[in-house]
Amino acid sequence: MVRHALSIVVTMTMLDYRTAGESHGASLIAFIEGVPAGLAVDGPAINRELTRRQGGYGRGGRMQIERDEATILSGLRRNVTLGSPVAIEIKNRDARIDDAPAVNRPRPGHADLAGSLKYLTADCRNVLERASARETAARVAAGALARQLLTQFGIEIVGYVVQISDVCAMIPLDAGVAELRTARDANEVYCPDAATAPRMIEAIHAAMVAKDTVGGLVEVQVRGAPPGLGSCMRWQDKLDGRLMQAVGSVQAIKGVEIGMGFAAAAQRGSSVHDPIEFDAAARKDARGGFRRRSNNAGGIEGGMSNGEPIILRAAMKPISTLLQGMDSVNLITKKPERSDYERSDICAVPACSVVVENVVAFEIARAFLEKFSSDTMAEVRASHAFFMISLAEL
Ligand code: EPS
Repeated sequence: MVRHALSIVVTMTMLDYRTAGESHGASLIAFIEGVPAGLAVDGPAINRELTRRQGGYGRGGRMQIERDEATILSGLRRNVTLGSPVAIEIKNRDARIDDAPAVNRPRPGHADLAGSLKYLTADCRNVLERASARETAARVAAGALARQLLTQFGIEIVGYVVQISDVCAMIPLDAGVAELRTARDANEVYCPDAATAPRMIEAIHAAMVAKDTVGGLVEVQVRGAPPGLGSCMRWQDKLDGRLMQAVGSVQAIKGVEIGMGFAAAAQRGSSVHDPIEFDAAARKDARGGFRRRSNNAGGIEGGMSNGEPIILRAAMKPISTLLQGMDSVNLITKKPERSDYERSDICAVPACSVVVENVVAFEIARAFLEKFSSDTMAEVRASHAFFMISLAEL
């Protein structure tokens, strides 16, 4: 029995993904491994997320050209996963990498200078093509697939904009996921606070008139995650650390916080930590009957989900390609010049909310399949059901 269990650990492919592709190359690719066999895949749902990522007030000319659509090249038979790798392709319409002009005047804030120094080139094009946020289309496709597994276990994820420039929204944290999605989808800045959205649009418009750019804050909630995702046993497995790494690696993200986050540093413990309650009548719910009076921890304690909603915020800096340019240096002449400008977004915070939502979805799915790992969806369901019964009997 023990030997059998060990052999499962050694042979199991854990959920993981890689991306490939350049901004103006032929395509973007997401290569996903470790999806259990037997998951019915909803292709149009992946495309809906890709379309949302392309939208939002403040996007530039590129999004008028692209029509992002996922082609699933492998891993499915009759729209159901086989357990083999799933390769997804999103074609670039603006595929002209060989003809795209050299970029010699690096944009402060972009990967241009750091990447050119790293790769010993005076043409920033060689690094910016991969560094571009266009790559996030592949991440969204991977997350949009992975979250379809989570939905089957009652885990819902919603992301939205809470701040653009200095305009802040008020989001009631007790609002339902469907309510949040409906309110978010009703405006061009993907913000569920209808009263604040027009002021966010004004802030983006003002930046555009000034030939400048703006950033903001996005928030993601995960509802219905069982306790015990992640681990306190190895630092690499801690759920909060993993979410921060995944979200912090999204282009232009400069900060990630969970729950009360940075604000907790200024408060006393008694007003930060969330008192514990037990409701015997709710033993069979996703939290085994345990509840918290508040959720300042943002659903994660000790690197593990505690059954409360997981709440994460990420700060996006303003886009680094400015129509007015910024002081820079020509990498060939070494003389001062303004940075390069072709075309750009004024604000991509709404798009970023879609990216972060789907990146979080993938990490939650990864942690979920570590806890309930198996080759097939039927076995994942059995493993999850066993855990939930055990939790109710604790
Ligand atoms: C980006 C530059 C712009 C953005 C791009 C990110 O592209 P282009 O240089 O072709 O105008 O539109 O974002 C996307 C293409 C996208 O799909 O989000 C950059 O340099 O990071």
